[in-house]
Amino acid sequence: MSDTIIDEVMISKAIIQTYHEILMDSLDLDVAIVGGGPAGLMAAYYLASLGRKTALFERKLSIGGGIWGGGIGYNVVVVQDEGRRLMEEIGLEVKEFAPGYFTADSIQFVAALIRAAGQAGARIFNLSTVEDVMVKEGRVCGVVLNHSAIEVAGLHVDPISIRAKYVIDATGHPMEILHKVQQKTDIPLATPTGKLVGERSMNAPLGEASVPKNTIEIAPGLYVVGMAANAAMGAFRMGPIFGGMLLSGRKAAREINERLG
Ligand code: 48H
Repeated sequence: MSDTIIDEVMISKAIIQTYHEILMDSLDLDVAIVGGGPAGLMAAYYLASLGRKTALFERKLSIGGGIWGGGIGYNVVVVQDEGRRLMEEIGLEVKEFAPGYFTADSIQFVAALIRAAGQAGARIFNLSTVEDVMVKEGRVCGVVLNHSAIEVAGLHVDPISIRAKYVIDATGHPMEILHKVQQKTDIPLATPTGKLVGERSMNAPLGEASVPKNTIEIAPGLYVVGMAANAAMGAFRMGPIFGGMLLSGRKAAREINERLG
């Protein structure tokens, strides 16, 4: 035991000051990612690795989105060969189940993604709900953030704003950010109809193949990744196979990095 006398207020100061320093330094970003599932976390890992100032905002207490429960709560995920390579890149143990099918522990998968993104320099904020976007001259240029506890309690408390050169909607099936843009702006979306089309039923091969293809700058300044990308375009769901989500996050990160110059 050290000789330091534990002081309760010093513990409070350590938390408040450290958090505020990180938050203050995150008010002007290269990229704001909304949603901490596989696609958002992979985008955060790649963007931070490429030296981009990146923050990820997740509504829930736990980061990881739909990874935790694998399929029907059995905590195993499946990937194909390309996904396996990305998993191994972040230090995850992957096992071959059958030719072309690989499995990993879903809990370790979440841990590996969070660690990779954090160590690369991405800031990860949990309990942070993005309730709106900031739009100027037809371009999405930031996110509007509230504390999730305020949202859950339904309190009338105003949010704060964070500027970002690019925003990524990684909110999964509900595509929350795209809905805000559709409801509140005149910006047409780069979908077949100019509007959100909506997700189609299960077709794993087509669904998986289309996730990276549907990962695009869907409105100026706004990328869509992961399940939200398929839902926006009217593409199929694919069930608990996660390679497409990882490839989607990496694709968006690489494209944004190029566009930032
Ligand atoms: C802050 C928010 C907000 C908000 C939502 O659902 P996710 O895991 O998303 P993806 O696209 O990375 O992965 C999809 C995958 O998990 C999945 O569902 C698959 C493969 N389904 C196939 C099938 O057939 O069903 O993560 C999204 C995250 C969640 O953690 C939300 O809490 C969070 O985004 N989120 N965070 N502000 N407004 N909206």
